[in-house]
Amino acid sequence: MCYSEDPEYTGAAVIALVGNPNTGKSTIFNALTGLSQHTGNWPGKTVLKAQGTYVFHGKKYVVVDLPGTYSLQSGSAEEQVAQDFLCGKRLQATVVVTDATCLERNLNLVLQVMEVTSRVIVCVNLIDEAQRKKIFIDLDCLSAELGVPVVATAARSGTGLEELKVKIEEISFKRIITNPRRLVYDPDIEEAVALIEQNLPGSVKEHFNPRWFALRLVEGNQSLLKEIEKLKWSAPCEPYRISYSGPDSKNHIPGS
Ligand SMILES: Nc1nc2c(ncn2[C@@H]2O[C@H](COP(=O)(O)OP(=O)(O)OP(=O)(O)O)[C@@H](O)[C@H]2O)c(=O)[nH]1
Ligand SMILES: [Mg+2]
Repeated sequence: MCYSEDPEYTGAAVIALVGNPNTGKSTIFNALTGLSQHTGNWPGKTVLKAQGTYVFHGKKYVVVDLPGTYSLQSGSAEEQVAQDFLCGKRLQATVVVTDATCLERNLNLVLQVMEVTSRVIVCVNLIDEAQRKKIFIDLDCLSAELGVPVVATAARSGTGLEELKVKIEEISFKRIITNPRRLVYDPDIEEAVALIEQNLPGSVKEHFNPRWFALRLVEGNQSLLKEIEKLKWSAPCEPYRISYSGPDSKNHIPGS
């Protein structure tokens, strides 16, 4: 069934959980939704996306637990699932779940997700393990550097999950506006990206983050070229029904 036709999504805010393998995404998913997605201490347990719901302050949220992925540049099946979902759907918020005991390793994916959408929350999970190892993380500094909210959690014991729900609510209903740090590439790449961005058809800009789309075209992403062809033939008023439909262009914060 097409995402936009699923009755469960009607009127609900759609939230994705993405992150490196074994960072606690499914543990957070289970705590939020009350479901029991399989968790375990080995990488790559979640191979397909799982979906559940919760209600917070009277609003319904659909949460999608994505397989662990190191990047959004699709290589493995897990990366493809994560990339398709994040880049092709109108999500109200994306929570990047990171491992507090090896944070720097996780920041690559954080930066990649922030290229796709500005509606990002960084969840620094396993904070109990970090404390045990005497690792201190300056959450305010991290949030200021990244330009998005940062929440520390110990999902197994439920610590920080209320705050996470509050941040999800704030991002979903635009009570806080993020300003994600943007990666600046070499001048020749930036020039090419700007040129492509200017010349992207309106239909593409409507369904994708134009900068993200242009960057992928510079990389030579063939599947996105095909999406342009498909978009050319879709009637303007028809709901978009292809595998990629892109983050809501209205969600993109100019200059972010
Ligand atoms: N100590 C501690 N353990 C945690 C925490 N969160 C998750 N875990 C444990 O970490 C392991 C991995 O958790 P999962 O939720 O399965 O991780 P995942 O990110 O869904 O893993 P993949 O689906 O492989 O990407 C499990 O043994 C969890 O119980 C936490 O905050 N603290
Ligand atoms: Mg999982």
